[in-house]
Amino acid sequence: MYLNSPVTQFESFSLTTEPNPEEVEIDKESSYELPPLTRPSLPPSNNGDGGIYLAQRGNSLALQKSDELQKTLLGHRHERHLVILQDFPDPDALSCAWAYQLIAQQYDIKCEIIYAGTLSHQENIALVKLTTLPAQRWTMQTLKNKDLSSYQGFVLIDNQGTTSQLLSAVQQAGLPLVVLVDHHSLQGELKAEFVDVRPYVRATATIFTQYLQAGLLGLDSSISQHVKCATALMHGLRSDTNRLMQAQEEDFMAAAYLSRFYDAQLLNAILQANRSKRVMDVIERSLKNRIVQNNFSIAGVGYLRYDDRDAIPQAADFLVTEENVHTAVVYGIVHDEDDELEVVIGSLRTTKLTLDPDEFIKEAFGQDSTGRFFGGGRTGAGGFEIPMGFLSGGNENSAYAKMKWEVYDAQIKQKLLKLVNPRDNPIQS
Ligand SMILES: [Mn+2]
Repeated sequence: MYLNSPVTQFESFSLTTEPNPEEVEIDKESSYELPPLTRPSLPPSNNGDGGIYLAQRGNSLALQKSDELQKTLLGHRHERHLVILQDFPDPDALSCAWAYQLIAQQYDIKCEIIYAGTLSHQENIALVKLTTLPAQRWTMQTLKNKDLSSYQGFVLIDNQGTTSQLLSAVQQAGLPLVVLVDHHSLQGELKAEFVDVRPYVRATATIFTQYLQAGLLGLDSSISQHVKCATALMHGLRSDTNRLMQAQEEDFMAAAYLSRFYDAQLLNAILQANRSKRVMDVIERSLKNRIVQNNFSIAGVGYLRYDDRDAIPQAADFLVTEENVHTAVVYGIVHDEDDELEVVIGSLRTTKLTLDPDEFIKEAFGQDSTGRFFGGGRTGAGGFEIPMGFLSGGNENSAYAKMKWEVYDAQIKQKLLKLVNPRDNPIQS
């Protein structure tokens, strides 16, 4: 199953930012003749030994891909592209899209970074606000007012379109997929002019940092936008590697390179972002409602607003810290007021090495009528999303809303407890 990490596709995160006042002016004439990427000796100033390091490690793939990407960009000069992120973009996706926008800008390619869902984790909101990261929310409504024919292509970063509602619209408009860069396993048949999918790399930010090191964009510490982008990449890399605890050599090397440019204080400010009261309330509900069986902690938290969706994984993060608990599952009904849609969203967190969240969730909840699993996972974390379809809405009647929640709550518990404690019948207990 397909996931963003560390926050999964099922549990990721609107914020529109002002146009960035610090957009770097590009000399359009000279950008046609960017020199070929020379290696291993790169400009001696900032990224001088980046190229050497890559060559030493024999990471020819990163170099080859950087070359290929440059050729692709040269072929698309003066175009406008849409960079599509997952509906609930995480720091890895946001930072890489920005790095891509800055790279593409050198070729007079204008990129708009868009997502259909929302930014819900306080750190993601802080990231976008504090760095003035140029991502925009495009709802299905926004899409209706847009003339997609003014774009010549689209780009997918840190996802392969399976987690974005926007994909079908751009495909229907006939836009070609120009660039695909991701670190999730290949999801299916997507034809892109440039593809760099490396499932063994822990963060897309690592891949983008390698592009920067290879000379696709010379970072300059005196340009505030570069410093902010490097900080965002550092945040993305850290968050996809569980604060570097799951990082591998390549990720550490990327972090080491970024350490020359990033702003530690700014990163700290992003990480210090406080939770909203409503998120705290959801965590409180999860504490009150949890049941613990066989070292599993399970909690239903009732209804939540769309914007607070991320409270669910945060509550799971918290419940798994209890003594004698190795796995926490938290779920609730997320209500989207705009579309009158409801969906059950759940998150799993585990510290048990032998528990595979992907298998666990697939086995617990199975598939829908089209054969699509309701969720999946990766190391340590998983998520699920169960659409409520016909049963959505009608919550003005509080007795009905309560009944509906109770049914879903019981059904989810039942399915989970079957795996947690196979002989236990939760209906009778
Ligand atoms: Mn990622």
